[in-house]
Amino acid sequence: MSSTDKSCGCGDYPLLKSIKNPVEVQALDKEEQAQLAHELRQCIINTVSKGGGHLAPSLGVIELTIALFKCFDFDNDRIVWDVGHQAYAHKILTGRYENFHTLRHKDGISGFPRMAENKYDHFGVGHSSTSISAILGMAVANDIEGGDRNCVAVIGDGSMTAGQAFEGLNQAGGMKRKMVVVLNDNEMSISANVGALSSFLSRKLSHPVLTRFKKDFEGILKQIPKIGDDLAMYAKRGEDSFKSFFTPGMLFEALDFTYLGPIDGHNTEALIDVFEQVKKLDTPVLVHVLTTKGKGYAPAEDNPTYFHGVGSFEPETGMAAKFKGGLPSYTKVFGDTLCKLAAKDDKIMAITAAMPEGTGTDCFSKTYPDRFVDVGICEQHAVTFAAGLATMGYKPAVAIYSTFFQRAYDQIVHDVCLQNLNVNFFLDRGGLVGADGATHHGVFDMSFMRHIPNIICMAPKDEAELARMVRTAIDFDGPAAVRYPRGVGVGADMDEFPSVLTIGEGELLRDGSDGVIITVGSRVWPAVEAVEELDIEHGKSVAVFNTRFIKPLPEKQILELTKRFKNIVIVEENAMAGGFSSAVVEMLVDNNAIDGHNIKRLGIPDEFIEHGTQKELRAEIGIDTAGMKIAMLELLNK
Ligand SMILES: Cc1ncc(C[n+]2csc(CCOP(=O)(O)OP(=O)(O)O)c2C)c(N)n1
Repeated sequence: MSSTDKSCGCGDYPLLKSIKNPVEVQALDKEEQAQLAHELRQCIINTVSKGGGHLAPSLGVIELTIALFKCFDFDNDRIVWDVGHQAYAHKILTGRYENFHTLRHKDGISGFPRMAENKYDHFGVGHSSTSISAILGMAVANDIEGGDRNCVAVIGDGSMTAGQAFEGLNQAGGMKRKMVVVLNDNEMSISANVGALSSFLSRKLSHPVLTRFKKDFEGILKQIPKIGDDLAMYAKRGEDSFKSFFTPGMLFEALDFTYLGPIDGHNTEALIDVFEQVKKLDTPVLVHVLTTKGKGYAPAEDNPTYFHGVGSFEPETGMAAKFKGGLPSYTKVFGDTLCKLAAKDDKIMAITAAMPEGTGTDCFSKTYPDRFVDVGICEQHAVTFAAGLATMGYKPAVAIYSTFFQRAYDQIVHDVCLQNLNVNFFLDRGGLVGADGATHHGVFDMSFMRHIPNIICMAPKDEAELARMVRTAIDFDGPAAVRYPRGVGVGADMDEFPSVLTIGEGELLRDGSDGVIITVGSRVWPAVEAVEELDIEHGKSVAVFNTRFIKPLPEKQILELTKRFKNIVIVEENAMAGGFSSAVVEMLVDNNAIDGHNIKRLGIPDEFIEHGTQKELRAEIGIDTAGMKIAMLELLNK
C-alpha cells in the first residue's frame, strides 16, 4: 500500500474512506446507511481473514452500531461495549479505518476498546459483564455534574449471565438513574448460551399463541382463591402488559427498568426509532435487540462458535487458511487426559465457564454429559459450585483461562483453600497469549495462588508433563492448580496412561559447571536451548533445573544447586512481582543461601503488556532463548 493510499488495505470502501468523524454518520440517509453496513461488513471480513480476530460478534452488531452512531453523539454521550470483542465497527467509525489493517498486530489497533487508544473508547474492556457497572458510574458522575450525557451500555446475552451484570442492573434500577442498556441477544455465548436466563430470553411467543394462552391463563388465575381476581385484572391490562408478563420485559421491569423490545437488530430504521424514543425517557431503559451472530457472512452464520474468534481464513469460503496439523495444543492434551482419567474415576467432573471449546472440555461434555457443567460466564460461581461438589466426594476439574480465573480470587481462598477441598484448577492460556493483548495475558496466576495455604501449583514444560500434572492434581487430596500456555506442545512422547509426579519435586534437565537456569513451565525448553547455544557459541557449561512446582517449591533440590552454582538465572512467564522468581529468592533468603551469588530474574515486568505475537512479546521482554543467553552471559562475565 502506498503512503498516500488512505484505504484500510483490504479493499475499496468509498463511504468508510469519506467518514472522517463519527458525527458524520448522523447525516447519512437510509440508502447510505445500507451502503455503510455493507462496507463495514466487507472491511471487517477481509481484515479478520488476514490476521484473525472476533468476526462473528462484530458482524452481528453492524446495524446496531450504525443506529447508535446515528442517534447519539459520542463526543458528549458515553458508550461501553461489553467485552468489546464486537466493537470493530465502532473502531472503524471512530477514526481507525486507515489503520484497521493493523488490528491485533504489535503496535497496531487493539482487538478491544482501550481508553488509551482512542477518545471514543470510553472504557477499556476484554473481560465480560462490566459494562453496566461502568456506564452507571458514568451516569452518576454526569448527574452530579448536571450534564446532559446519554450513557449507553451494550451487553450480549452471554455476558448478561454473569453476576456482575445483575449487580449493575440492581443498583441502576434502585437509583432510577437515566441510562440505556442495550441487550444484544443472539442466543449465543461463544457456544450456545446456557442457563435459565437464556431460556427466558428466548421466549418469543407468537401472536396467535399469545392470544389463546391469554384466555386460558385468565381462567386459571380466576380460580385461585382470594387473589385470583386481582391477578386476572393484572393480566387483563391488555395484550402489551400480558405479553411483557411472559416475555423478558417482566424480568427487567421488576428491576425498575423500562423495557423496550424485542427489536430486530438488523433493521436500522427500527433501531433508530427506538433510540430516538429512548433519549426522551428519564429512567433506566433496557432495549432488547435480537441479532444473528455472524450476520451477512454465511460461513459465520452457519458456524458462529468457530467464527467467534478465528484465525486467518479464505474470505470466499471461510476455510482456515493454514492447515493446523501437527503438534497437539495444550488445550487438547488437557481435554483428552481428563477424559482418560474420567474413564477410570466416576467422581471426576468437568466445569467450564462458557468456554467448552476454548478449554478443551467439549470432548468431555460429549463423552460424560452427566458429569459436565457449563455454568455460563460465571467464574466465581464455577469455583464455589466446584467446592460444593468436592464436599460431596466429587473431584471437580475447573477449566478456565488464567486471565478469567482472576475473577474468582476470593472464592479460591475462602471456599476452596480455606476448607482444603479437592478442587482442581486447570488454567489454560497461562502466560502471554499474543494478539488478545493486555486484558487476556495470564501473567498473574502464579502470584495470586502461591501465597494461599493448602493449594499446590504446577506448570508443565511440555504436553507429556501436562498430562502427568493433570493426573497429579486430581490424585492430590486438596486444592491443586495446573497452568499451561496458549499454543501447541513440543512433540514430547506421551505416556500411555499419565504417571503421577512427586509433589514438590523438580528435575535437573541439563547439568553444568558455570551456572544454572532455574525455571518452570513454558520457559523450560527455551532454557535448554539457551544452554545448548551457550555451550556451542561460548563454551559455557550451564545447567537447567525445571522446578515443575511453583508451590511447594523443590526447596532441597534448589538449595543443593545454590551450593554448586554461583551464577543463577531464574526465569518465569509470570509477573515477577510476587511470582515464581520471587518465591525462589524468598526461599533462598529464608535459608541464608543468597550470599555470594549472582542472581538475575527474568519475567514480566511491573507493567501491562500489550498485544503482539507470543514470539514478539517474549523476545521484547527478554524471556526467550536469546534473553536467557544474554542474562547468563552477563552474570558469567561479571
Ligand atoms: C470474565 C470473562 N469470561 C470469559 C470470557 C470469554 N468470552 C468472550 S466473549 C464470550 C461470550 C460472550 O457472549 P455474548 O455476551 O452473548 O456476546 P456475543 O459474542 O454472543 O456477541 C466469552 C465467554 C470473557 N471475555 N470474560
